[in-house]
Amino acid sequence: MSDFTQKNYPRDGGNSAGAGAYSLNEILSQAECWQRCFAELKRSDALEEAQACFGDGKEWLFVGCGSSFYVALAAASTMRSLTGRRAWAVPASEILLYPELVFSTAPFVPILISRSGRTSEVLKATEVLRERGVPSLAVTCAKGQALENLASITITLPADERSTVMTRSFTSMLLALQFLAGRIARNDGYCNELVSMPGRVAPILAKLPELIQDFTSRHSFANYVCLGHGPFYGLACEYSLKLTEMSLSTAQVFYSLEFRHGPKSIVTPQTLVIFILSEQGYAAECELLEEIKSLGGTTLAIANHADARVRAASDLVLEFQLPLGEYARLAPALVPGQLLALQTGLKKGLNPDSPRFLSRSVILAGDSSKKNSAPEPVA
Ligand code: F1P
Repeated sequence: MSDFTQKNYPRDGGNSAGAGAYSLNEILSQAECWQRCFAELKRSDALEEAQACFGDGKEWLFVGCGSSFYVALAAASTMRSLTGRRAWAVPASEILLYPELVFSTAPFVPILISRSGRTSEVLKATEVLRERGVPSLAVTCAKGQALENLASITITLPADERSTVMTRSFTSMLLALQFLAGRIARNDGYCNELVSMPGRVAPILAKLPELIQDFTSRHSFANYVCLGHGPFYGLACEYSLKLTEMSLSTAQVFYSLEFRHGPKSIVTPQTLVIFILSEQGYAAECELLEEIKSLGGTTLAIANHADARVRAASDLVLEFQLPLGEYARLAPALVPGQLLALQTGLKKGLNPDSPRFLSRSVILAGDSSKKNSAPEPVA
């Protein structure tokens, strides 16, 4: 099994580096990438424009596909928690197929999230909003793509990737939307916490690859269950998608306590049950962790602070111990899931950078957006 420490991979993920090199490089570059994104948010006027144009919005609709839909879930939770305003998330396809179930009768602010800015369903959803005369905000990591031409305001982040799978683009777009929510809530304390997070967490992130490599090398799992509540549910969805995309594993996601209502029947020692422990639901989630351990499941707990009960009921505990509030710790809490998926894929002899059947963005037949978009970076 190859050694995953940073020194073994050129920082640019050079073509010669082999399977998973892009993803590893992009995962390990996140703390720096987040700092670059915060600098860009300060430098560009897009955030100010968005705040000026949409700051009084009473209802917020977050939209994306794949990983970007899971960014939408976590961002909507943050907006709701910080501003107390209605905020919800849908996949772009739901706007196309069941608009009556999505659109509110009250005025709302749509936020379109897309790393590539080219995903057909997101573009079509933006066109539907334009036809309805609804101005929109887009968040992307690719300049000059079709989405930028369709949305009213676009925030473009320096977090693009060569890997097909989204890692730093996910966390960076989430952080940008959380920062926007903090601004709209006029919560400078929260915004300062977010901006301070990369520097605080970098030393902790650097230790994760070895810990997760050691765990992955000692275990092989038949299936995975990813659990989270509140803002962590969107992260649990992304854990599941990363394990599916990067290691072609069977992974399911549930609101943690929902796992009791039937799905726990699948638990065996070959089932890895991953708990992204929240602060607000810690006690209840801890009881479930102990129950799943008693059923013979293998358990992984991700927490800011883990007590003796969690340690006793977990096969691996990953702690961040950050002096930050729950909503300022979402981005780093995703990194263990990214690394677990990467190393599980490599252990299976796969190339997690380019999962089979997948492309960097889903362009549907008949989608003419390709013509008026800048060329895409090649993975
Ligand atoms: C979203 C997405 C990715 C997925 C795959 C295909 O793209 O669904 O989440 O991993 O790469 O595209 P985007 O709209 O965010 O570019």
